[in-house]
Amino acid sequence: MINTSKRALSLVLAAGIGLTATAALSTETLQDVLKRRNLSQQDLLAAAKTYVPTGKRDEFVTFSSGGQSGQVIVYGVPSMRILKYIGVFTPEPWQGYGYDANSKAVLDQGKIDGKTITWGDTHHPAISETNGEYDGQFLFINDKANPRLAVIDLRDFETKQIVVNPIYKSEHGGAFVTTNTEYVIEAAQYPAPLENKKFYPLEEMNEKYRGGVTYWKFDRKEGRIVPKDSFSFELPPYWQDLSDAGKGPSEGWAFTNSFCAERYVGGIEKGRPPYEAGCSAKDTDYLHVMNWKKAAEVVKAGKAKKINGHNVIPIDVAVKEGLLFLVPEPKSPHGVDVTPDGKYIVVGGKLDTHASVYSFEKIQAAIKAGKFESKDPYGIPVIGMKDALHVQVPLGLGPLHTQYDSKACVAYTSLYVDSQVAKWDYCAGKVLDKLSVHYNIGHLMTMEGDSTKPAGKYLVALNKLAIDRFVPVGPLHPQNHQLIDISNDKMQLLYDMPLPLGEPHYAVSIAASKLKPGVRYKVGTDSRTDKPHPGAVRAGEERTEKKGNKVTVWGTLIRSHITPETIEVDVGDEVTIHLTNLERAQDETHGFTVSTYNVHASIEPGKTVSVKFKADKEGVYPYYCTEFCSALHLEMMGYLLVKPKGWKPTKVGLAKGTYTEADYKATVKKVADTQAIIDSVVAYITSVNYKDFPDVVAMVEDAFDQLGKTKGLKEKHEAFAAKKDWEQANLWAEQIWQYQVKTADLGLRAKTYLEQNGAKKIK
Ligand code: CUK
Ligand code: CUA
Repeated sequence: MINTSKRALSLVLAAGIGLTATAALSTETLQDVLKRRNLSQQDLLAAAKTYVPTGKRDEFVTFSSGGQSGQVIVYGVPSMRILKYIGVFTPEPWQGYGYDANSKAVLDQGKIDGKTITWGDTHHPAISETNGEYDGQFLFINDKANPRLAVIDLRDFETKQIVVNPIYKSEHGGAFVTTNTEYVIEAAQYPAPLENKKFYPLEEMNEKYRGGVTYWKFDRKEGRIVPKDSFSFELPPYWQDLSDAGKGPSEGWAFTNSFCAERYVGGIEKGRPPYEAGCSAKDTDYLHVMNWKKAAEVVKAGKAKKINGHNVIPIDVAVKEGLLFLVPEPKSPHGVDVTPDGKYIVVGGKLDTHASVYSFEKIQAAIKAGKFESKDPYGIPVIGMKDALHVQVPLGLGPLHTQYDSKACVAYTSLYVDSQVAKWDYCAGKVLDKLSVHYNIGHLMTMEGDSTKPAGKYLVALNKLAIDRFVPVGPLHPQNHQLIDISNDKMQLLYDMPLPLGEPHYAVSIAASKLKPGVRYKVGTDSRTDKPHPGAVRAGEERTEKKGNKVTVWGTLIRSHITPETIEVDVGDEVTIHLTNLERAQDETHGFTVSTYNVHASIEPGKTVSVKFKADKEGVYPYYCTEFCSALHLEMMGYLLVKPKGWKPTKVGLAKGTYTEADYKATVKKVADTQAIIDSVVAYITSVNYKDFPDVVAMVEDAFDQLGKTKGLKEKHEAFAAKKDWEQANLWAEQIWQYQVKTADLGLRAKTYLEQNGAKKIK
C-alpha cells in the first residue's frame, strides 16, 4: 500500500516537472526508410495525404454502418483511424449498452411482438440536414433484417431511440432524410402482407403482398421520431429499394427505386427458376416519384387508413391525390441519388451498363401535362422513360451508387462488376476518369456527398471483397474501405482500411468542425432520455434502502472510490444500484460491474446509470470500477454481500492493521510536502487567464472539489493520534493525501493544458 502510494506521488511529481521523452535522434534519412521498407515515391505521396501526425486531428468524421454487428463505426478521414463503435441494435459491453437498465430500455424499444432481438443488419446511416446541408446534430440508421430505425444524438454519440416499422417485415431503404430532416425515409424491401401476422400464400403475391415507403416524422427539438405523426405509402410488391429526398427545385418530393417489378415468386424446390432469374428478366423496373409534402397534408386531412395503428396512404388515394408516379428505370437498378442542385436523379442500372440521369423538370412537365405512357397494374400513372430522361451515360459493368463532388456536374459511380470507380460529368454526359478498386465495390462515399454542398477532397470505396489485400485471418475476411484522393483530375488510391465488425454497406462523412459533442453531462443525467435521472444523488446523499425484498442503492463514483463500499442484501433480493459519476474533468469515466451478475455500466462525467439484478446466489461478490481512472483505480471497489436466509453475525469488528507513531508522522509529512506542490500549481494556474479555457475551469473545479473533501480530516486524524490509535490516525491522514494526489493530478493536467494552449499571464 505504502509502496503504491509512493509510486503514485512520484508519477504526479514527474508530470509536474515536465519530464519529456528524450528519444535517441534518428540518423535514418527518408531515403533510407523508403529503401528499408520497400516503398515507392508514389507510396510516400499517398502516405503524406493520409498521415495525421500525432496530436493532430482528422478533417472529416465518417459514420459507417456496422453491417451485421448492428452498430455504427466512427472513423476519421483521411487517417482512417477508428474512433468509436456506437452500440445501436446490439448490446455493446464497453458502453454498458444492454448491460445497464437505462440503455436496456432503449434496446427494449426494438422488441418485435414482445421478442427481444439482439442484433441488426445495419445498411444506411444518414446525418440530419438543415437546408440540405449536414448539421451534425443527429444520425439515423436502419436495420434491414428486423424493420427498425434508430436515432443517435451526436451530442454524445449515444443511441436514444429505436422505432419498429409497424407494417414491414424487412426494411432496406433507410435511412434517408428530407432537406430539413422533417422526415426520415425508410422503404420496405421484400413484399409481405402489411397487416401484422396475417398469412397469405405466395399465390396471392399480386393481390395481398405489398411494398411501401415510410416517412418517419422527426421532432428535432425532442430529438425523437414521433410515430403517430408518421405515415407510409402503400405500394405494389415491387421490392422498393433505396430512396433519396429531393432538394432545391425538387424539394418536397422523394424518389425510391425498385427491382423485381416482375413480382416474381421463385421456387427452386418446385422446379421453378429461382428469384435471381425471375426478378431480373424484364428490361425495366420502376422509379417511384412521390410528393411527400402533399402526402403529409393528405394524411392530416384524414384520408389515410390505419394499419396496425399506423397511417397508410392506400395506392388508390395516392393516385387520386397526385402523390405517386412511376418512371421505368433499367435494369434491376440499385442506387438512386439526387444531384446536389436537386435538378437530376441518377439511377445505377446494376445489370445495365448505364447510369440514367432523370430530369426533375421533365418529370414535372409530364405530370403537369398529364402525359403518361401507361398505368401499372395498380393504376399508378407511368411516365415514359424518354419523357423523363436527361441523359444516359455508359459507365461500365454493374453501376450501383453515385456520389457527388464539390465541383459542378462531377459524380462518382461505383461499378460493382468492373471493380472500378467511374468519375463522370452528369451534365454533359461523359466519363472523366476511372480507377480500379479491390474488389467489387458496393457503395462509395464522398465527403458530405449526399448534401447540397459536397466537400469533395476524398472518396471512400466500400468494397464487398478484400480477398488478398490483408494478412490472412482465416476464411472470413475483413471488409475493406479504400480511401481515394479526388482533389485532382485523376483519382489516386491512398489507403486500405480493414473493418472487422460486419459488412458496412454505406457510410456518411461530415466535416469534423461541424460536430460539437459534449465532454460531460449535467450532473445526474440519464443519457438515454436526456432527462434528470431519478436515481441521481450528490456527494453526501448516498444511501441504501431495503423495502421488502427490494434493495435500492443511491451511490456515487469519484476518484478513487465507490460510495457505498459495502452493499448487504439477503439472498433473493431485487437489487437496483443507481450510480452518479461526480467528476467534471474530461475523460474521467468510471465503469461498474458486480462479479457474475452480468451487469456493466459506463458512467461518464455527470452521468447517472442504474444496474438491476436479482441477488439469487448467496456469497461474496466484489464490485469494482472497470475503467483505469486513476493511480488508485484498482482500489476503486466494494463488496456485495449476499447473506443466506437466517444468517446471524458471529464476529464483531474488522481486523486491525499494525501502525506505529512513526508511520503516522511520515504520512503527516507527506501531506505537508504534497500541499506545497499543490500550492505552487495553484499559484501558476491563478496567475494566468485559466478562466478563458472551459476545459481547465472544469478541471480546476474538480480539483478544488477533491481538496474540499479534506475538510475536517485533519482534526479527525489528530484526535485519533491524541488517543494513540495509530491505525485510524494514519489512515485518515492518508485519506487527506489521497484527495491531494487527485487534486495535484488534475492541477498538473490543467497546468500542462494551459502551457500547451498559450495561456497568458494576468496581472
Ligand atoms: S446496399 Cu449494400 S451495396 Cu444495402 Cu445500399 Cu448497395
Ligand atoms: Cu474509477 Cu477506475
